[in-house]
Amino acid sequence: MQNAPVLIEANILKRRDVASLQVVENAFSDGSVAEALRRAPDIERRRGLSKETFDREYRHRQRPVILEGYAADWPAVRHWSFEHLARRCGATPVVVNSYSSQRSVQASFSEFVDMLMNNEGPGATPIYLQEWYYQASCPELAEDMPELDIAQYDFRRDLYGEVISTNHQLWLGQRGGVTRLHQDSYTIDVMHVQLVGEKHWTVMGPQAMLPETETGDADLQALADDPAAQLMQCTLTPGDVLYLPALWFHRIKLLSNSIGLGRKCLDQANLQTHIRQRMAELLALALNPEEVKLTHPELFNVVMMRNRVWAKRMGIDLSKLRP
Ligand SMILES: O=C(O)CCC(=O)C(=O)O
Repeated sequence: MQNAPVLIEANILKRRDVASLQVVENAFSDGSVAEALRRAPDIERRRGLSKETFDREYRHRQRPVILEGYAADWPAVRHWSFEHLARRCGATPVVVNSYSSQRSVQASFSEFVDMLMNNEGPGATPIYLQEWYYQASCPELAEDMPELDIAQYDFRRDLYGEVISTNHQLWLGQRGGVTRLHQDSYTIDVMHVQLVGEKHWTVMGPQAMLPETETGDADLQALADDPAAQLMQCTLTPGDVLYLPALWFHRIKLLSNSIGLGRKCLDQANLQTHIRQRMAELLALALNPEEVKLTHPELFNVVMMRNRVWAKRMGIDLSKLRP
């Protein structure tokens, strides 16, 4: 039997191989996309927005917005610094630079802060503690970051329970640190609270597309010229809350040493897509025949059949998963 051809993602922004990641990252330094981004409009900033107005004008219309100073009175915004957190969580183990296979290291939180404070000099690559699920190892920090009323629409509470819907992440990094352009998985909204320092966000709408030219290069001009890409930008300062609707691409660059709280919200309007994506992932695992044969030797045929029926009921196209 012939193997089915491997499907190559047409949109380079969505590819996850090292070469494509580099092409996309380079596009932010120079060339037509970098130029278009310099001229890109700012995300709207609104002060004193009520929950009702936020829902009506932004969430239900899937428009990004910054709720300026919405978290300004949080203890985390008023009192936190890297040293403050090192005093409270110094012994906690963390994985620094976890987004880079070559640079990731295990350290205590105090060691991380020492590394960050002493990482200087021309060739120094900025240090970043990305996506730290602090609730598992330093849960007392949560009391400094009260729940946001505007984020209570998170449907994951109903689906998966309280623990998941309050499982937020801290992003702590050094000036110059970057989180590459990406979309969050499972059609989940971003609600990011800036606690310390400043960071610059570049965002693109869900339709943003970086195609290949006929010669197989990235067609950066096509992305730069396409109004559907909805290029926008903003700088978050302490107390700001950024709402970014599901599937918007985002890239972050730290303008100073910075601490931010990343929290996610599932809008009930995206429930079906969310469930489909989660199931597709499960199915991709389940339909990896080699692995399923090893892990479920007696149940192999039953598992295959159940997953095929399930996929059909949910409208999941298995041909996109694996040959
Ligand atoms: O702040 C960062 O570096 C990345 C944050 C992010 O991607 C998010 O909150 O979804």
